[in-house]
Amino acid sequence: MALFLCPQVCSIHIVTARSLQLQSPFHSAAIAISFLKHTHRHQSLSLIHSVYTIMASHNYKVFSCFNRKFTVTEPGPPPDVERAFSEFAAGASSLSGDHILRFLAEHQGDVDCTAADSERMLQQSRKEDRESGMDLHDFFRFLLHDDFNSPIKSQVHHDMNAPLSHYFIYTGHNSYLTGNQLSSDCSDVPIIKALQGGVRVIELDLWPNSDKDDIEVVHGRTLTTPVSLIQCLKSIKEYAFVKSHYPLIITLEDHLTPDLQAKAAEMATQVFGELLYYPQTDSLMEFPSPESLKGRILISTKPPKEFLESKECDDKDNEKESADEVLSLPDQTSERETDDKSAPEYKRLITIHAGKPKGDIQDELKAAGAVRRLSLSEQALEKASESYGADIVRFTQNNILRVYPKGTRLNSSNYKPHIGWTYGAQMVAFNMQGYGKSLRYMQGMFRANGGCGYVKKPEFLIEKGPYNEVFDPKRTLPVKKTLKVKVYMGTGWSLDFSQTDFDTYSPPDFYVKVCIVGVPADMAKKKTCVISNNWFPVWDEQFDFPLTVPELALLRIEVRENDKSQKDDFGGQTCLPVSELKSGFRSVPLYDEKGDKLKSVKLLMRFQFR
Ligand SMILES: [Ca+2]
Ligand SMILES: [Ca+2]
Ligand SMILES: [Ca+2]
Repeated sequence: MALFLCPQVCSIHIVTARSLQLQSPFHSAAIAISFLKHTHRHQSLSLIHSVYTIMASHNYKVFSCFNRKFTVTEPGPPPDVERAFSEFAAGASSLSGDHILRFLAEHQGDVDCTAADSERMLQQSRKEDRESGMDLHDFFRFLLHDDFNSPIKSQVHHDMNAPLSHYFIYTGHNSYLTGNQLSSDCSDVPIIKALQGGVRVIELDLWPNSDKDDIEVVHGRTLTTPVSLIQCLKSIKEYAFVKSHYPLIITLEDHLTPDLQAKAAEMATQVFGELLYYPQTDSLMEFPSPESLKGRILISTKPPKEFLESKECDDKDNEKESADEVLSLPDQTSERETDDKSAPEYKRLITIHAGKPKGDIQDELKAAGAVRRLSLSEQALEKASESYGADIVRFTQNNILRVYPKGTRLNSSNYKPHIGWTYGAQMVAFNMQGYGKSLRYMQGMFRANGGCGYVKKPEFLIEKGPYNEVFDPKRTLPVKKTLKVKVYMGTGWSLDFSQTDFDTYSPPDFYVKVCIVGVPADMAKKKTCVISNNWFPVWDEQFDFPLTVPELALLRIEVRENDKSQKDDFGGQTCLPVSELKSGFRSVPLYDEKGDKLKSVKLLMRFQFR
């Protein structure tokens, strides 16, 4: 039996893998704890401890406290589901494989389903002892199954043969930081977590160690504690392709001397070996495709010489990424010798040449020739887009634009990613260790295309009109489609939460927020009514969202629990790319605040496009 104390919420769970059985002495203890949880925290912690110690000594078998013990009534199928059942069963009392196939094609829009698919779904959804088809309750259970009936496509289905510049790429900022930008630890753990989540661009800041003979990954001129470069490279190699086979890009912010650059090049070559891709030519006229780079690791940074040249300009730039202006420490790199001793081994490994704008940003955007990457802070992009929006979109058709959080986001917060995506920016770099709505939009966008970390940009961001005109995110366009979203009901909280997690003395009061995030004209916020005191809320409400740019729209869904005297409790969330939504009845799994999937909580919804 394990005992966990969680100080933030002052809640306690006792877990054993063995039994769900509740015995009456435990039940009394549970009630005692539930009472203590809501009395004064400091006194109650020690009391709760004692109660659990007594319980542990009696060896009660319990699982996640008492959450199976509530009196609950699960609702039956909503009227729309009953109607669809009658329609497709055509008078019969159950659905056959053929009926299901017709339902999938005509109601759900799953035109690619085969008879074998519908037969398999039938076998797995009906009760074991039933010979015949799927009855209404099997059908309802089948619709709630998010493996069979997920809201978005789960496979890679975009064309992966276009140049890298034609994709939005899942991009991390300062990927090695565990917490804030000033004093948190640097580690390979957040890098591993990001790779497991499908992130395809990892950023490392490279600095000399105090003896100037080795390389550390650290947020320069801050109090963050470093991690060695070699450890980061080894972990990247191990986890690079666990979630996606498409190329992994490492962006380096390099503050090294030429001899340490040579050392970094040697480390990368040794650790990655054959996985490391670099072009044979000095400068690419077009980036290769994700398909051609499957399983390869690419490096993107400023070529050494340009780094030195741009140093002076950088120091005037008050939006640079290092937090040096905050701590005002001396700039070590400016003491470096400036004659060109740049390490050729290092320069050779750079596939995506990077730079920050050196002078006039418009000249930088218009410069023709070899393809490259430009980095702008969120504020610099917003400012540039006021005057040079069309130039930015044209730039991102062939080149790569990276947007990074402004320097004042010391708590590792993020910004609204659409400011980058609507201008075609491929790398909208985010602090993946953070929280917040913006990060959920980012996670939502990259659920698209099978979660592989590359999402093909919509055609209008790639093509030019007959007069060289390009997409203008500031212009309001006519409505292209209307998305109809119906929220039927929710289930699973009674399994994933304890009885008192939402309200102490009564069942929860859930409602659902349904929002569109996208271009300004498409932004919308709706919510259902509150269903009071019910673990299985039924809302049965529909919302219409007229969309001018559905290709860039995200559907944000959040369940909250209504409270009169305090902030409403959080009950699960998800964010889904509208372009990937499947029509018909769908089971929508929800995630916790950090983006980890809740085990059982899901909504039954319907999506339609008109
Ligand atoms: Ca509550
Ligand atoms: Ca309540
Ligand atoms: Ca409440």
